[in-house]
Amino acid sequence: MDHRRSHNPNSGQQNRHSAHKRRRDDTGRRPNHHQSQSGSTPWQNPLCSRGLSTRRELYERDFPVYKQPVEVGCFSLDSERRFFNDSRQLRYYAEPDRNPHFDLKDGYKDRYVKRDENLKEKLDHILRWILSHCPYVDFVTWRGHLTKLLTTPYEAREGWLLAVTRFRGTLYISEVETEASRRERENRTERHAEMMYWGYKFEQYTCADNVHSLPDPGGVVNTNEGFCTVVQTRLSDHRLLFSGEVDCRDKDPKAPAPPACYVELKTSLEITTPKQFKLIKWWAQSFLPGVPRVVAGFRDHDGVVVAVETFPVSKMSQLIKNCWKPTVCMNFCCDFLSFVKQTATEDDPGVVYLFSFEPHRDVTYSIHRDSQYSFLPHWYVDEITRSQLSPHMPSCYHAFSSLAV
Ligand code: 0WD
Ligand code: CA
Repeated sequence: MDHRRSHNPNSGQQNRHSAHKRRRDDTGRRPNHHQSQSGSTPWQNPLCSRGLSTRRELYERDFPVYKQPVEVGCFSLDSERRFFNDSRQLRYYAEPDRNPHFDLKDGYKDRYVKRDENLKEKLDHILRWILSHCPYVDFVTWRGHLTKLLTTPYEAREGWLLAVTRFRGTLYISEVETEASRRERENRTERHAEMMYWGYKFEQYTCADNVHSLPDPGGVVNTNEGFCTVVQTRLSDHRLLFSGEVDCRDKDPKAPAPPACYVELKTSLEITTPKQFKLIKWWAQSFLPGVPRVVAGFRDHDGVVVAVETFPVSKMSQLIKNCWKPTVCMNFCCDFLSFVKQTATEDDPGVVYLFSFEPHRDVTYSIHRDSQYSFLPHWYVDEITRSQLSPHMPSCYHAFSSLAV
């Protein structure tokens, strides 16, 4: 697996550009001036023009230390989006023919239950998991949010907004939908909506509910259902805990332990290799939790899968040579997390530091107190606060207290 470590863990420090201290980059591109305030306490001069550069050249240095991700738990979401602290929704990969002719359109009209996209769950499922496991880490987030960070230096189309709250020393990162993305979602064409279904339908053709059963293409596709792995790892000096949805696992009982037995499923129109940016996304999404292979279903314009191919994640960066570099992705993410640590200093569940990126711009931020951006739910804040105060609940007390060295 390609979880490379720097030969000398300190070697990156010497040639490390402090990308976020640069006020203006060499091409003269202006950082966004996007430091606004909301809430009751006005901030005086909040580091006015400081941003984090997204220029690729700044991140071309040694690969940072990225520890082998360890699965520390998992959870499942059922057909009604109810949380279960177990793997009941984990499915098993059933290898299809190389040229299967799966019809991905089948069932769109009559056997499709779609998750309510207007319901923003934020970090709620992960927080629920944390309450029963009490890890101590620097950052808590979804894997998908980290994927967006990894691909940022190569992103030319879509911006992002990430809300960050520091609470009891841990930094929580939760995405906020951008205006552009909300507009796109609300104005989706019928064709686009159907094509989103195709990815889930491919999963149904290739996943079985049990080790000994077969996929059931006649069943209902319900996108409320999901199995999520929770992994812990370290990127340079940032201890991370994140969760990501896993499509299925190798059904061989002798397969390696999670996450090495997990399989990511994708569909793509381009035959043999997907387009460059799609490939970066595939790589980033699976590299982060240590998922070693992606199975791609190549489809035609009519939603029929004409070929299936397996891509080892460790070989993906060589598929389209010299176009993108994993080290740029990882160093950018690492510097972003340092930028967040330095910026989000006030430890308060009601305070949100909102980090903002638009293509070809620096990352900037604004600060919001008790605003619509606050995302840590009361049940979580109350429970953590209570468990740290009560001598009768020692587990979270120890986990969230002085271990933050
Ligand atoms: O409410 C929201 N806006 C978000 C919800 C934002 C980010 C995540 N989530 C939740 C969803 O509840 C989902 O259960 O995260 C879970 C997935 O998290 P992730 O693994 O961190 O996300 P990502 O890597 O972006 O997506 C993995 C898979 C996707 O597979 P593909 O092959 O398309 O990358 O999770 C699914 C999707 O199958 N997925 C979702 N399913 C339901 N609702 C969502 C979503 N909003 N986002 C991704
Ligand atoms: Ca998938």
